Amino acid sequence: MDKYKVVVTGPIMPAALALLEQQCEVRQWTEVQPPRLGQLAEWLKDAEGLFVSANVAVNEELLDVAPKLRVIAQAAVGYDNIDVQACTQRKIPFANTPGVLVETTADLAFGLLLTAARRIHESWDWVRAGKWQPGSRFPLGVDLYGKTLGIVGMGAIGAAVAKRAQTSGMKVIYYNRRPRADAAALHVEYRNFETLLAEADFIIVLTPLTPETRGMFGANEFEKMKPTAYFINVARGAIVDTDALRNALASNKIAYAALDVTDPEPLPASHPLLQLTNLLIVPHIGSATTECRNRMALLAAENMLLGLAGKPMLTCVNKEVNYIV
Ligand code: 8YV
Repeated sequence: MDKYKVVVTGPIMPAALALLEQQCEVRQWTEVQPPRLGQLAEWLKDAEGLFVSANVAVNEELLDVAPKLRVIAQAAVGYDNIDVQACTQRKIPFANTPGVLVETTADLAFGLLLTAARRIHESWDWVRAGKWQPGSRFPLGVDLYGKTLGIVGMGAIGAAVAKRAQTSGMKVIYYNRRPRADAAALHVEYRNFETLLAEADFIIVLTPLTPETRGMFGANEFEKMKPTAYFINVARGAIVDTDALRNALASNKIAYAALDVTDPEPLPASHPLLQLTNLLIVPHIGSATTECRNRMALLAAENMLLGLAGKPMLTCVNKEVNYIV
Protein backbone atom coordinates (compact mmCIF):
# COMPACT_ATOMS: atom_id res chain seq x y z
CA MET A 1 0.00 0.00 0.00
CA ASP A 2 1.26 3.48 -0.84
CA LYS A 3 1.99 5.60 2.18
CA TYR A 4 -0.13 8.69 2.86
CA LYS A 5 1.66 11.99 2.28
CA VAL A 6 1.69 14.09 5.42
CA VAL A 7 3.28 17.48 6.15
CA VAL A 8 4.28 18.25 9.74
CA THR A 9 4.75 21.98 10.27
CA GLY A 10 7.10 21.92 13.27
CA PRO A 11 8.52 19.92 16.16
CA ILE A 12 6.73 16.66 16.99
CA MET A 13 7.32 14.20 19.83
CA PRO A 14 9.32 11.17 18.59
CA ALA A 15 6.66 8.59 19.54
CA ALA A 16 4.03 10.42 17.50
CA LEU A 17 6.39 10.78 14.54
CA ALA A 18 7.12 7.04 14.69
CA LEU A 19 3.38 6.29 14.74
CA LEU A 20 2.76 8.49 11.72
CA GLU A 21 5.71 7.04 9.83
CA GLN A 22 4.21 3.53 10.00
CA GLN A 23 1.64 4.59 7.44
CA CYS A 24 2.77 7.97 6.15
CA GLU A 25 5.56 9.53 4.18
CA VAL A 26 6.26 12.47 6.49
CA ARG A 27 7.81 15.75 5.48
CA GLN A 28 8.66 17.70 8.60
CA TRP A 29 9.60 21.37 8.88
CA THR A 30 12.59 21.30 11.24
CA GLU A 31 13.85 24.89 11.14
CA VAL A 32 13.57 26.84 14.39
CA GLN A 33 11.60 29.66 12.73
CA PRO A 34 8.03 28.58 11.83
CA PRO A 35 7.56 28.15 8.08
CA ARG A 36 6.07 30.81 5.83
CA LEU A 37 3.43 29.55 3.43
CA GLY A 38 5.76 29.88 0.44
CA GLN A 39 8.24 27.55 2.14
CA LEU A 40 5.63 24.82 2.57
CA ALA A 41 3.85 25.27 -0.76
CA GLU A 42 5.86 22.67 -2.66
CA TRP A 43 5.17 19.99 -0.04
CA LEU A 44 1.50 20.98 0.27
CA LYS A 45 0.87 20.36 -3.45
CA ASP A 46 0.41 16.64 -2.89
CA ALA A 47 -0.11 16.48 0.90
CA GLU A 48 -3.14 14.46 2.09
CA GLY A 49 -2.61 15.21 5.75
CA LEU A 50 -1.43 18.32 7.59
CA PHE A 51 -0.13 17.97 11.16
CA VAL A 52 0.00 21.42 12.74
CA SER A 53 1.45 22.51 16.06
CA ALA A 54 -0.32 25.89 16.27
CA ASN A 55 2.66 27.57 14.55
CA VAL A 56 1.01 27.97 11.15
CA ALA A 57 -2.17 29.74 10.03
CA VAL A 58 -4.45 27.34 8.20
CA ASN A 59 -6.50 29.70 6.03
CA GLU A 60 -7.95 29.89 2.51
CA GLU A 61 -4.53 30.83 1.16
CA LEU A 62 -2.96 27.66 2.55
CA LEU A 63 -5.89 25.46 1.56
CA ASP A 64 -5.69 26.83 -1.99
CA VAL A 65 -2.17 25.45 -2.41
CA ALA A 66 -3.07 22.07 -0.89
CA PRO A 67 -5.62 20.64 -3.32
CA LYS A 68 -5.29 17.04 -2.10
CA LEU A 69 -5.60 17.79 1.60
CA ARG A 70 -8.12 15.50 3.34
CA VAL A 71 -7.24 15.74 7.04
CA ILE A 72 -5.87 18.37 9.43
CA ALA A 73 -4.76 17.43 12.94
CA GLN A 74 -3.39 19.94 15.42
CA ALA A 75 -1.46 19.19 18.62
CA ALA A 76 -3.08 21.98 20.67
CA VAL A 77 -6.50 22.57 22.18
CA GLY A 78 -6.76 26.20 21.00
CA TYR A 79 -7.35 26.56 17.30
CA ASP A 80 -7.60 30.29 16.64
CA ASN A 81 -4.96 29.74 13.94
CA ILE A 82 -7.35 27.51 11.96
CA ASP A 83 -10.12 28.78 9.70
CA VAL A 84 -12.49 25.94 10.57
CA GLN A 85 -15.25 27.25 8.32
CA ALA A 86 -12.92 27.18 5.32
CA CYS A 87 -11.94 23.58 6.19
CA THR A 88 -15.60 22.58 6.51
CA GLN A 89 -16.48 24.16 3.18
CA ARG A 90 -13.83 21.97 1.60
CA LYS A 91 -15.05 18.93 3.56
CA ILE A 92 -11.72 18.67 5.39
CA PRO A 93 -12.14 17.40 8.96
CA PHE A 94 -10.03 19.18 11.56
CA ALA A 95 -9.20 17.83 15.02
CA ASN A 96 -7.59 19.51 18.04
CA THR A 97 -6.45 17.86 21.30
CA PRO A 98 -8.91 18.65 24.11
CA GLY A 99 -8.86 16.67 27.34
CA VAL A 100 -5.27 15.48 27.35
CA LEU A 101 -3.80 18.79 28.53
CA VAL A 102 -6.39 19.74 31.15
CA GLU A 103 -4.54 18.85 34.36
CA THR A 104 -1.16 19.99 33.05
CA THR A 105 -2.44 23.41 32.05
CA ALA A 106 -4.43 23.74 35.28
CA ASP A 107 -1.21 23.10 37.23
CA LEU A 108 0.52 25.93 35.37
CA ALA A 109 -2.42 28.31 35.79
CA PHE A 110 -2.66 27.72 39.51
CA GLY A 111 1.13 27.63 39.79
CA LEU A 112 1.33 31.11 38.26
CA LEU A 113 -1.29 32.37 40.69
CA LEU A 114 0.57 30.96 43.69
CA THR A 115 3.97 32.08 42.42
CA ALA A 116 2.72 35.62 41.88
CA ALA A 117 0.86 35.84 45.20
CA ARG A 118 3.86 34.65 47.22
CA ARG A 119 6.51 36.19 44.91
CA ILE A 120 8.28 32.83 44.78
CA HIS A 121 10.24 33.74 41.64
CA GLU A 122 11.33 37.14 42.99
CA SER A 123 12.33 35.72 46.34
CA TRP A 124 14.67 33.24 44.65
CA ASP A 125 16.27 36.10 42.68
CA TRP A 126 16.61 37.95 45.98
CA VAL A 127 18.35 35.03 47.69
CA ARG A 128 20.64 34.47 44.73
CA ALA A 129 21.55 38.16 44.69
CA GLY A 130 22.85 37.77 48.26
CA LYS A 131 20.13 39.94 49.81
CA TRP A 132 19.20 37.35 52.49
CA GLN A 133 21.21 38.93 55.26
CA PRO A 134 20.74 39.09 59.03
CA GLY A 135 17.82 41.44 59.62
CA SER A 136 16.83 41.67 55.94
CA ARG A 137 13.22 40.93 55.02
CA PHE A 138 11.72 39.96 51.72
CA PRO A 139 8.54 41.98 50.93
CA LEU A 140 5.31 40.31 52.07
CA GLY A 141 3.04 38.45 49.66
CA VAL A 142 -0.72 37.88 49.86
CA ASP A 143 -2.79 34.90 51.06
CA LEU A 144 -4.88 32.72 48.80
CA TYR A 145 -6.94 31.39 51.71
CA GLY A 146 -10.27 33.22 52.01
CA LYS A 147 -9.83 35.05 48.70
CA THR A 148 -12.05 34.92 45.62
CA LEU A 149 -10.83 33.51 42.33
CA GLY A 150 -12.73 34.59 39.21
CA ILE A 151 -12.37 32.23 36.25
CA VAL A 152 -13.24 33.65 32.85
CA GLY A 153 -13.96 30.69 30.58
CA MET A 154 -15.04 27.80 32.78
CA GLY A 155 -14.41 24.74 30.64
CA ALA A 156 -12.53 21.58 31.56
CA ILE A 157 -9.32 23.46 32.46
CA GLY A 158 -11.34 25.98 34.50
CA ALA A 159 -12.96 23.18 36.50
CA ALA A 160 -9.51 21.65 37.17
CA VAL A 161 -8.17 25.06 38.32
CA ALA A 162 -11.25 25.52 40.55
CA LYS A 163 -10.48 22.23 42.35
CA ARG A 164 -6.92 23.38 43.06
CA ALA A 165 -8.10 26.80 44.28
CA GLN A 166 -10.75 25.27 46.54
CA THR A 167 -8.11 23.05 48.13
CA SER A 168 -6.28 26.28 49.03
CA GLY A 169 -9.41 27.68 50.67
CA MET A 170 -10.47 30.01 47.87
CA LYS A 171 -14.02 30.79 46.81
CA VAL A 172 -14.47 30.34 43.05
CA ILE A 173 -16.75 32.42 40.84
CA TYR A 174 -16.82 32.21 37.06
CA TYR A 175 -18.08 33.87 33.91
CA ASN A 176 -19.09 31.99 30.75
CA ARG A 177 -21.36 32.96 27.90
CA ARG A 178 -23.76 30.38 29.35
CA PRO A 179 -23.73 29.29 33.01
CA ARG A 180 -22.67 25.66 33.52
CA ALA A 181 -25.40 23.20 34.48
CA ASP A 182 -22.98 21.42 36.83
CA ALA A 183 -21.83 24.59 38.63
CA ALA A 184 -23.29 23.49 41.98
CA ALA A 185 -21.48 20.15 41.80
CA LEU A 186 -18.23 22.02 41.10
CA HIS A 187 -18.96 24.42 43.99
CA VAL A 188 -18.50 27.42 41.70
CA GLU A 189 -20.86 30.40 41.37
CA TYR A 190 -21.80 32.20 38.19
CA ARG A 191 -21.34 35.97 37.92
CA ASN A 192 -21.88 38.28 34.97
CA PHE A 193 -18.61 39.60 33.56
CA GLU A 194 -18.72 43.02 35.25
CA THR A 195 -19.57 41.58 38.64
CA LEU A 196 -16.77 39.05 38.37
CA LEU A 197 -14.29 41.83 37.55
CA ALA A 198 -15.35 43.79 40.62
CA GLU A 199 -15.55 40.84 43.04
CA ALA A 200 -12.49 38.74 42.23
CA ASP A 201 -9.17 39.02 44.07
CA PHE A 202 -7.54 36.86 41.40
CA ILE A 203 -8.73 36.52 37.80
CA ILE A 204 -7.63 33.66 35.56
CA VAL A 205 -8.43 33.88 31.85
CA LEU A 206 -9.08 30.54 30.16
CA THR A 207 -11.46 31.43 27.36
CA PRO A 208 -10.62 30.59 23.73
CA LEU A 209 -9.58 33.41 21.39
CA THR A 210 -12.52 34.16 19.07
CA PRO A 211 -13.69 37.37 17.34
CA GLU A 212 -15.87 37.96 20.47
CA THR A 213 -13.09 37.51 23.03
CA ARG A 214 -10.35 39.40 21.14
CA GLY A 215 -9.52 42.45 23.26
CA MET A 216 -12.05 41.38 25.94
CA PHE A 217 -9.76 42.86 28.63
CA GLY A 218 -9.07 46.53 27.95
CA ALA A 219 -8.79 49.78 29.94
CA ASN A 220 -12.47 49.62 31.04
CA GLU A 221 -12.14 46.11 32.39
CA PHE A 222 -8.92 46.84 34.33
CA GLU A 223 -10.66 49.94 35.71
CA LYS A 224 -13.42 47.76 37.17
CA MET A 225 -11.03 45.40 38.97
CA LYS A 226 -9.87 45.85 42.56
CA PRO A 227 -6.60 47.78 42.91
CA THR A 228 -5.35 44.66 44.73
CA ALA A 229 -6.37 42.32 41.88
CA TYR A 230 -4.04 39.74 40.35
CA PHE A 231 -4.61 39.07 36.64
CA ILE A 232 -3.49 35.75 35.15
CA ASN A 233 -3.74 34.83 31.47
CA VAL A 234 -3.09 31.28 30.28
CA ALA A 235 -5.41 31.42 27.25
CA ARG A 236 -4.27 33.61 24.36
CA GLY A 237 -2.44 36.95 24.47
CA ALA A 238 -4.82 38.74 22.09
CA ILE A 239 -7.73 38.37 24.54
CA VAL A 240 -6.00 41.22 26.37
CA ASP A 241 -5.20 44.71 25.10
CA THR A 242 -1.49 44.67 25.94
CA ASP A 243 -1.15 48.49 26.15
CA ALA A 244 -4.13 48.70 28.49
CA LEU A 245 -2.64 45.98 30.71
CA ARG A 246 0.72 47.74 30.78
CA ASN A 247 -0.95 51.03 31.76
CA ALA A 248 -3.08 49.35 34.43
CA LEU A 249 0.02 47.76 35.98
CA ALA A 250 2.19 50.89 35.64
CA SER A 251 -0.46 53.06 37.34
CA ASN A 252 -1.28 50.40 39.96
CA LYS A 253 -4.90 50.17 38.83
CA ILE A 254 -4.37 46.46 39.44
CA ALA A 255 -1.69 44.90 41.60
CA TYR A 256 -0.03 42.25 39.52
CA ALA A 257 -0.17 40.15 36.35
CA ALA A 258 1.11 36.68 35.56
CA LEU A 259 1.10 35.75 31.88
CA ASP A 260 1.73 32.48 30.09
CA VAL A 261 0.63 34.06 26.82
CA THR A 262 1.31 37.49 25.37
CA ASP A 263 0.53 39.58 22.33
CA PRO A 264 2.85 39.54 20.47
CA GLU A 265 4.37 36.14 20.99
CA PRO A 266 7.24 35.66 21.45
CA LEU A 267 7.62 38.89 23.40
CA PRO A 268 10.65 40.88 22.12
CA ALA A 269 13.28 41.59 24.78
CA SER A 270 12.73 45.32 24.23
CA HIS A 271 8.96 45.13 24.88
CA PRO A 272 7.66 47.79 27.35
CA LEU A 273 5.88 45.11 29.44
CA LEU A 274 9.30 43.87 30.48
CA GLN A 275 10.12 47.16 32.18
CA LEU A 276 7.44 46.57 34.80
CA THR A 277 8.20 44.89 38.10
CA ASN A 278 4.66 43.91 39.08
CA LEU A 279 4.37 41.10 36.62
CA LEU A 280 5.63 37.63 35.82
CA ILE A 281 5.82 36.22 32.32
CA VAL A 282 6.53 32.64 31.27
CA PRO A 283 6.96 31.60 27.63
CA HIS A 284 3.65 29.84 26.77
CA ILE A 285 4.39 26.66 28.72
CA GLY A 286 0.86 25.68 29.80
CA SER A 287 1.09 22.23 28.21
CA ALA A 288 4.88 21.99 28.27
CA THR A 289 5.60 18.75 30.10
CA THR A 290 7.01 15.66 28.45
CA GLU A 291 3.99 13.57 29.40
CA CYS A 292 1.46 16.13 28.21
CA ARG A 293 3.20 16.90 24.94
CA ASN A 294 3.35 13.13 24.29
CA ARG A 295 -0.39 12.76 24.96
CA MET A 296 -1.15 15.71 22.67
CA ALA A 297 1.10 14.54 19.83
CA LEU A 298 -0.12 10.94 20.02
CA LEU A 299 -3.77 12.01 20.00
CA ALA A 300 -3.11 14.26 17.01
CA ALA A 301 -1.26 11.44 15.22
CA GLU A 302 -4.11 9.00 15.96
CA ASN A 303 -6.59 11.54 14.61
CA MET A 304 -4.47 11.90 11.49
CA LEU A 305 -4.34 8.15 10.81
CA LEU A 306 -8.07 7.71 11.45
CA GLY A 307 -8.93 10.62 9.17
CA LEU A 308 -6.66 9.39 6.39
CA ALA A 309 -8.27 5.93 6.63
CA GLY A 310 -11.70 7.54 6.18
CA LYS A 311 -12.73 6.90 9.76
CA PRO A 312 -14.10 9.50 12.19
CA MET A 313 -11.37 11.27 14.15
CA LEU A 314 -11.55 11.08 17.95
CA THR A 315 -11.72 14.81 18.67
CA CYS A 316 -12.94 16.41 15.46
CA VAL A 317 -14.03 20.05 15.70
CA ASN A 318 -16.12 20.28 12.51
CA LYS A 319 -18.02 17.07 13.21
CA GLU A 320 -20.30 17.58 10.22
CA VAL A 321 -17.41 16.52 7.94
CA ASN A 322 -15.85 13.94 10.30
CA TYR A 323 -15.70 11.26 7.63
CA ILE A 324 -14.46 10.97 4.09
CA VAL A 325 -17.19 10.69 1.46
C1 8YV B 1 0.31 25.33 22.85
C2 8YV B 1 -1.85 25.71 23.78
O1 8YV B 1 -0.41 25.95 21.88
O2 8YV B 1 -3.02 23.72 23.32
C3 8YV B 1 -3.01 24.94 23.27
O3 8YV B 1 -3.97 25.60 22.84
O4 8YV B 1 -1.89 26.88 23.94
C4 8YV B 1 -0.58 25.03 24.04
O5 8YV B 1 -0.74 23.73 24.33
C5 8YV B 1 0.97 24.21 22.24
O6 8YV B 1 2.25 24.43 22.62
C6 8YV B 1 1.01 24.16 20.74
O7 8YV B 1 1.80 23.10 20.35
